Amino acid sequence: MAIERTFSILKPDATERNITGAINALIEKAGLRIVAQKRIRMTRDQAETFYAVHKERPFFGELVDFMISGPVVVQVLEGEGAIAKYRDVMGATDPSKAADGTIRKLHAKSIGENSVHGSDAAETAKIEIAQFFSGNEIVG
Ligand code: RTP
Ligand code: MG
Repeated sequence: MAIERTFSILKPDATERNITGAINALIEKAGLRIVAQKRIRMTRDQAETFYAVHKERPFFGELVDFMISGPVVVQVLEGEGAIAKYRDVMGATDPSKAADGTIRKLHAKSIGENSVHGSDAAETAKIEIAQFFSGNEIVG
């Protein structure tokens, strides 16, 4: 399988509980390398753009409010099959349905406050990485 890059966010419920290191340990244990990382406060514009695909969904307003409610850590992860691998490590969107040992099973508070984001496909990974990182901030 090819070496890929995926985009990750440690969401405000993770920074609020000071568990970003615990989540990074799970990422690294899965064989993914954190090749870029920064802690930011997302603007409303950034969050709305990032989740634009969900703008007609009933939870959109709540999702945007949550994503700007505190700091987030944005990351680029690299590894073999990184996109699918990180989705596996994250677990299902709803933590009550997430498999044992996954980040969301271990740490997520609810379907909305679910600790992490990961890109769902190669095309979205590329777009999402470019929204938050310039090329020289990614060191593989
Ligand atoms: P993400 O995009 O954050 O990696 O999560 P995902 O692919 O597992 O889930 P997605 O369907 O893309 O939904 C994006 C985020 O919206 C929030 N959500 N809330 N209240 C709800 O029913 C609901 N459904 C989704 C979650 O924060 C989810 O991660
Ligand atoms: Mg998604």
